[in-house]
Amino acid sequence: MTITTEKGIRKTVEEAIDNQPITDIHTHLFSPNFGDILLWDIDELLTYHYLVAEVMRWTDMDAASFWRLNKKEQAELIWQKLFIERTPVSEAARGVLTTLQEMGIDPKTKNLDTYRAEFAGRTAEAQVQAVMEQANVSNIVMTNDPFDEQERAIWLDGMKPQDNFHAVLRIDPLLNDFENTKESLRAWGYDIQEKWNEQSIAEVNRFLEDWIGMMSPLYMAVSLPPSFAYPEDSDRGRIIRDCILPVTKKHNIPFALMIGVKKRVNPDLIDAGDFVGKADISALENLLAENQENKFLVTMLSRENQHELAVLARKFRHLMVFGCWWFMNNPVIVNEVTRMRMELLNTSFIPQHSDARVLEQVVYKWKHTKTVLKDVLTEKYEDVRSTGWPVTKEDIEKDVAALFQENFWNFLEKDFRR
Ligand code: FIX
Ligand code: ZN
Repeated sequence: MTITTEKGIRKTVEEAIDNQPITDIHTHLFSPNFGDILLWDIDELLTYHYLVAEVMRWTDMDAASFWRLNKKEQAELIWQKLFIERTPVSEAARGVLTTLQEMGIDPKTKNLDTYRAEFAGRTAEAQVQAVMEQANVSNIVMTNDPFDEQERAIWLDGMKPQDNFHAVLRIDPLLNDFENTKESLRAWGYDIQEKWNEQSIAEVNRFLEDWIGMMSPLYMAVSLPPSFAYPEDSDRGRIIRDCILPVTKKHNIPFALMIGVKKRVNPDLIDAGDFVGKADISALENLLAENQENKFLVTMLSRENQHELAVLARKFRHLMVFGCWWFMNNPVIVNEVTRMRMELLNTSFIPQHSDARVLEQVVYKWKHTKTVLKDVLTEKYEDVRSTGWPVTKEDIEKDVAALFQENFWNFLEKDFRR
């Protein structure tokens, strides 16, 4: 059915976006059967590291004193400073209110205990189902770290995620701290030599194969500093060349690079202490040019890297650009970057992931993103319609399906959706 007015375009775009199930391709959530490492409820929402960074600007309490508070006390301080004493206009603060609103909890009381009462008595399994239904997220992709003792034990016990949760093998310690990580690998029975030789390569690959066998990961992922270079005569350069690229190619899984995070510039803030820097994208250009049979999922943290990343994707179809990551996930930037990506890549990219660390963040992060995407897509389809080109409801629905999940599963060339 061809749409004949701009009003018709907006209505069709809004319905297509609201009705489209989403695969959330990068989160820090866990299948509820993994236990307490899945974070959820109002106190976890309020103590999200984004809000920790923001509250530290309104208190003279030092970080060590803050971390000595218990979770509820931390949440109460954040509530008082960012919600009661001033208006919660920041994206992360507004997100808490959107979450309450979408969950049918009236924010007007401004009373934290009334919100806590709403979450009390719920189970993780029921909350997962409620949140996924509310956000229309049908599949959640996790971040799974074999170097995290708590999570490692869960996998070694033979635990597998429930159907609509999918694993990702995260390898930051292997690539960014091999000097220390090789000691762990040796302790786990991998005979890593002091020299980087055939034996060391084989043992790192055996480690990767063991975890691929346990996790069946959709992709292998790492976050990288702005200084990331490739090729590079370093542990990271050699492990990427000799291990990550051949193993991901063998298993036909993408190598996901999240580039531009400067870790712990303020270590006292822990997860809230990470910063951003513009990266030299030639590292990615070299990886893509030299490895045209590999697949690369890439997101970059600096706004200044976004244009060149989108142009690079025009050169190499084995690069799939995804998300507005972390400090990029603010409406003003999501709007600008999504427009630019559509103008350069048509719909051949993945516009967003939630990066949720707390379950209920899926609700607000997708609600906020959808609001922006409705504006952007309405404008883009109206631009096309105004040329006289017939735009139909089916066209828009097909494109929205691509953006919200088909591009991801087609890029994987496998479909584990349930
Ligand atoms: O490396 C990552 O996966 C980052 O997303 C996280 O480390 C970061 O703390 C985060 O959650 C940002 O949204
Ligand atoms: Zn993340």
